[in-house]
Amino acid sequence: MRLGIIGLPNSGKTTIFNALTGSSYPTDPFSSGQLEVHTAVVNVPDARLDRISAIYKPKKTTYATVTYTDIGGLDKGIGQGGLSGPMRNELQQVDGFLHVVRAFEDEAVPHPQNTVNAIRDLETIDGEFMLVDLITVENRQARLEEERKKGKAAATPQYTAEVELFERLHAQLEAGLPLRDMDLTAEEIKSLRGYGFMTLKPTLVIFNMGDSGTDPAQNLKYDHQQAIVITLRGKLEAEIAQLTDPDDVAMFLAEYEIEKPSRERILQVSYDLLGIQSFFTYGEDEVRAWPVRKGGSSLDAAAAIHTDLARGFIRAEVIAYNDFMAANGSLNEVKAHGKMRLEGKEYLVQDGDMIVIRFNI
Ligand SMILES: Nc1nc2c(ncn2[C@@H]2O[C@H](COP(=O)(O)OP(=O)(O)OP(=O)(O)O)[C@@H](O)[C@H]2O)c(=O)[nH]1
Ligand SMILES: [Mg+2]
Repeated sequence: MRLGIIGLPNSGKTTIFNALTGSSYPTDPFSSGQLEVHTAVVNVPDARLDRISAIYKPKKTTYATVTYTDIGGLDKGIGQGGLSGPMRNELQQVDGFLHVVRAFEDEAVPHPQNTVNAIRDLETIDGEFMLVDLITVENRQARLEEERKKGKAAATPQYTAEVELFERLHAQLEAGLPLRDMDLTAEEIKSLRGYGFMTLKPTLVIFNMGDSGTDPAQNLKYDHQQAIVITLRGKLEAEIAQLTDPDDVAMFLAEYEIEKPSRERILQVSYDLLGIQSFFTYGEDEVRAWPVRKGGSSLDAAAAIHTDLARGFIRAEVIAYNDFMAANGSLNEVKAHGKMRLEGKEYLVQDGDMIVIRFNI
């Protein structure tokens, strides 16, 4: 999973990137406004994986990972001016956005609009992305029209369906709404994959608060699909992420009444936002967590591990994590209680399933 951190200049993107990844890229109050990208891969902590690993004592324990990219350089006006190729490329590669919105007051940090107004800033980037998508839609519509005029595209059902779909996309964006709010079918979403629509990506809005002031989320009605809003104190979280002693971390968190470091919180929220769950593979060599979408099948799980496993899939041996733990990690006991299930291709993977794929190629 790849998440892109975006937002207006000086909103605190790099600060939050540092908080999430434990990196220490310099942050400074004068934004260059240029495309500048930092990338880091983090492990997704999982206490269940730790416990399975404690039982197997494998040579290797592998966590699921998330890649964060801090994408600097977006600003008001990108919709009109158009995205540069490299910027578009960075944005299109991510599975979802973390949209950082400045909510902290600090005279030492200039604001591109001179005043701090989180809701306005949130709407600014949202609006720019809708405009970017609208232009993509209109370009495609122009092409479709051209094909029709040239007689290249006969009125095939496929052509008609595409024209209709793009009319719906157009109407949605004209109404000032993101594409992810439409109830598109899986088929339609698939057909749109190549366009890299910005407003189709799940988005986590992060209000970056200072130590005082009111939380903008309190007065906000952000009723959108695949969108979640959270608030955190970026600068403080970045400082906490630099601490190495767990006792110091605990002390800091208690002092500032932070329940959980944003590092963990955001991973959790992102999994929910993108509809991802974990399954585990286990053995003497390796115990490992894998991401798979909710509603994914055992065949999807097999494919996540290796295409060969999906190709030669025979069946999946599945144990629920809780059943494994109830049996104190004894496979014999799990089997004796009938808790190891043999499942076919269509089985829907549940969060925490421990899976062995039987295959033959
Ligand atoms: N007071 C305060 N300052 C912050 C906070 N978060 C970030 N800053 C400061 O704001 C300035 C900009 O932060 P960055 O993290 O560099 O912001 P950015 O969005 O990455 O900026 P560009 O990449 O240049 O657009 C720095 O001086 C940070 O120290 C915060 O929560 N409180
Ligand atoms: Mg930055």
